Amino acid sequence: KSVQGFTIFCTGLSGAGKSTIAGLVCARLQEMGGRPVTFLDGDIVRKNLSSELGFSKEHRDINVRRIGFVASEITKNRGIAICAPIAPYGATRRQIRRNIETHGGFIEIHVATPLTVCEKRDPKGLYSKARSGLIKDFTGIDDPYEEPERPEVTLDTTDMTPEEAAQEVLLYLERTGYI
Ligand code: GGZ
Repeated sequence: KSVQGFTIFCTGLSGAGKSTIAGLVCARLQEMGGRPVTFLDGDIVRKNLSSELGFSKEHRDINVRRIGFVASEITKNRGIAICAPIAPYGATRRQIRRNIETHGGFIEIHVATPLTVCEKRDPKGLYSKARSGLIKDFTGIDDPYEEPERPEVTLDTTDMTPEEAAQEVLLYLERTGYI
């Protein structure tokens, strides 16, 4: 019997650490070899797959469903997909989970770094722009983020290095027999 594919789906606020953690997990899985690993980073998807979309609820849902579709195809073919969009809406995340679980594993990682910490980091200055009204509908400021109810892993990166956070994801995958 050959191994099943799976999707690692990181969700959380801008600046929470999703891309950094997902990138490290991706590199470690690639080093282990054996199966193809595809990283669908939020930024990269926005540029290449969803360049016409903005940040309304409708557009975010279209964006996140596209990511979910690509991840489900990869999972179906027994690959590993790693996604890192904000994915603020619970119903949309649940739809994606339901679909992907018919083909393989779905591991939801809630990167639960609090807004105050994300805003203090503000790596791209976007929170500051959102606070001053230069950017509207910014997640956590004037747009919603619905917290996952039953994520497989929750990571608060306030007092944790990205390496430690990535290690927790890898340990989960080992414990549950995915790797
Ligand atoms: C949230 C925004 C917004 C608004 C631009 N709200 O930290 P970043 O910069 O690099 O990542 C964020 C990214 C969010 O895109 P996603 O595709 O992950 O979002 S969603 O899942 O909701 O479709 C942020 C930047 O785009 N950005 N405007 N208004 N983040």
